[in-house]
Amino acid sequence: MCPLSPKLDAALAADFQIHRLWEQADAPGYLEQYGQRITGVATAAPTGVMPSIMAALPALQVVSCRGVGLDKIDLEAAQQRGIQVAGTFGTLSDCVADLAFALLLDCARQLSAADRYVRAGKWQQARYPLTTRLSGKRLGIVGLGQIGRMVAKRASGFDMQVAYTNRRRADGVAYRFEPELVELARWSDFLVIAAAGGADTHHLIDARVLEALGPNGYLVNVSRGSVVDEAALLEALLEGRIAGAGLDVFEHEPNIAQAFLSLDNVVLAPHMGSGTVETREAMEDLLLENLRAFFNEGQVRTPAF
Ligand code: 8YV
Repeated sequence: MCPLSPKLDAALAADFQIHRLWEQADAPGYLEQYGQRITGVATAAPTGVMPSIMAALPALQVVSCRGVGLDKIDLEAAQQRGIQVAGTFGTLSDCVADLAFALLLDCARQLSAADRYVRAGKWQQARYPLTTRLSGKRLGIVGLGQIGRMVAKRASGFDMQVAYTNRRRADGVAYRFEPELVELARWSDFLVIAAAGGADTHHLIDARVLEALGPNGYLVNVSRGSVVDEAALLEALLEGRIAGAGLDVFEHEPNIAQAFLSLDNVVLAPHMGSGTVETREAMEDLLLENLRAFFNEGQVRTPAF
């Protein structure tokens, strides 16, 4: 469905007859010709499977996705049609949590901005302004799934107080559960979004939540751009109604609102949470294993439902 690594592409080509849809200038025409015979799809989370493509594949039996955020795959339609869907669950939480912490530290200690400062030769003129302490502060986590839990685990090494909000209280953790997102934001010095994307969480972080986070609060997003009302975030950043933000995901990525570029209190990353050599290899191994398991045994290893 989209380019994967050359290694995975070669492995898929060795086991299956593959159609590289992204290479087709006329994808609908191509699917009209070949769609009938396609039984499996390999894709990546940001691409998913467009509903029109899923509809053009009447023989589809399995979708194997590189990633855990399956908001670009219509899981309900898949379930109704008996199509198995697999994500690479369990492969990337630590790396995404690492990036969340990199963004938290960068927001607080302004490493990216300080780097720009040194490179611009400004150090010789004046000392860099003081930054904000991260250790010992209050960390609010929106969504305590696997990634949220990894973020919380890392926070203990920074002596941070942790509270979270979630659809329901999470089992097996001692962190404080706050059912009201606005209250969590009010309490937090740093608010990290680790919730799944999709319709249920669309614009969950709105002007009200940002107002509650307040002028000393920082927002970090490593989940999906759709979870944040970006216009409200930009307004809050421009007007100093929150202190700053660290963003790995955007509403219309890879195109990002130009206004972000001029803000020194925002750290921008190009959706790279799972983007390490080790993790991508583990993700792609599992994508392949899911396809093989389905076609050999009738069941993917790590199903979405
Ligand atoms: C990757 C992701 O960006 O797992 C997800 O939900 O968004 C990411 O891991 C993606 O799979 C890269 O292709």
